[in-house]
Amino acid sequence: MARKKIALIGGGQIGGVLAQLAALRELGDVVMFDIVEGLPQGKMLDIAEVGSVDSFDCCLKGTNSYEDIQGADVVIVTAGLPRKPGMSRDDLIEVNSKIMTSVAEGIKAHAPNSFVIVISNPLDAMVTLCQKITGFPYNRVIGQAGVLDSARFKTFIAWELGVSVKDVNAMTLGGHGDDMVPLVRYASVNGIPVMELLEKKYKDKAKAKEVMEAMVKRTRGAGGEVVALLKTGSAFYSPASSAICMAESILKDQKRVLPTCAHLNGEFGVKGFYVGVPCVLGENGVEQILEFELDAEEQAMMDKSVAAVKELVGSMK
Ligand code: A3D
Repeated sequence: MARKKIALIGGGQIGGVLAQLAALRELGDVVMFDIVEGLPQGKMLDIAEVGSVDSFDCCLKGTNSYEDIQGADVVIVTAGLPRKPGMSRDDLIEVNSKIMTSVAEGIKAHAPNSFVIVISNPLDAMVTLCQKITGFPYNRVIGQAGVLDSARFKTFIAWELGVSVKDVNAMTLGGHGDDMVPLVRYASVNGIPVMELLEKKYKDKAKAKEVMEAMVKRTRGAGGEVVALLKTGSAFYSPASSAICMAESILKDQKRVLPTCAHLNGEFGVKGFYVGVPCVLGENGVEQILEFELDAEEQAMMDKSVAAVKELVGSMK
C-alpha cells in the first residue's frame, strides 16, 4: 500500500509546525512548497535530520515547484500574510486573495484529487476562493478555524474550573471572526453543564453568567490576544495542531466530529456559504454535517456571524 502524502503550501510559522507534527505522527510523506527559495528546503532538512531522535521515518521534502505536490492526498494551505497588531483578519483579504488564487491554481493543476484544508486568513473568504478556483467538490475543500476556536474556549473553561482540559467539551460555530458563536449551552465537563458548575462554584447565577461571558469574549478575541503579545505575527502552534487533527481524521478515516468551515446547503439556515459547523471528517472529507436545533439567542448570534461572512466574501473582487 502506498504511503499517504501531505503537501503543505506555505512554509512559514504554521507551515513549519505542520511539517514537524505530520512527521512526529507519521501521517505520511510530507512536501512543503513556498515561493521563497531555500526556506522550505531548509525547514524540511532541519526536521528530517532528527528522525532518529524523534523516532519517525518518513520522506520530507522542501520545494519551490508545484510539480512536487503531485499525488498529495491532503493539502494544507497557510500561504499568505499573517496579522500584525492592530490589524483585523479582514484587512488581509486583498493581498491574501492574490496569493490564494495562485495557490489554488497550483493545487488544481498538480494535486487534482486531494483534500484541501485552508488555514490562511481571512479564513471563510479564503476557503470560498480556494473552492471556486480549484472547482473541487465541497466535501474536498474545507477550512480550519473551529477546532482552534473551540480548543481555546475549552482551555479557558478548564482553567476557570480547575479541571483537566481533556474532560472539557465545548464548541464554537460560525465564521472565524469576532462574531464567532461559542456554544455555552452545550459546554460540559464530561457531560455536566459548565453553567451548572459555575453556578455551584460562585453560588450566584449572575456571577456565573458574568464569568462565562468573560470566557466567551476571551475566546472571540483569543487570536488577537496572541498577536498583541507576539507583535510580529499570529498564533502558529495552535492552528497547526488543529489542522493536523483534521488531516489525520481524513487520512485515517477516523470520522471525528470536528468544527469545520464547510460549505452549507441550507443547514443552520445558511445556503451557499462556507461557515463553521460540526462535521464528520473521514476518507471522503466532509461526510456529514451534524445539524441540530439552536435556540433563539444562538440562532441570532449565528445569523450575525453569517452576515459578517457574507459581507467579507462579497467584498472579494
Ligand atoms: P508566515 O509565517 O508569514 O508564513 C506564510 C508563508 O506563506 C511565508 O513563508 C510566505 O513565503 C508564504 N507565501 C507567500 N506567498 C506565497 C505563495 N504565493 N505561494 C506559496 N507560499 C507563499 O504566516 P503564518 O504561517 O504565521 O500564517 C499563515 C496564514 O495563516 C496567515 O494568513 C494567517 O493569518 C493565518 N492564520 C490562520 C489561523 C486560523 O486559525 C484560521 C490562525 C493563525 C494564522
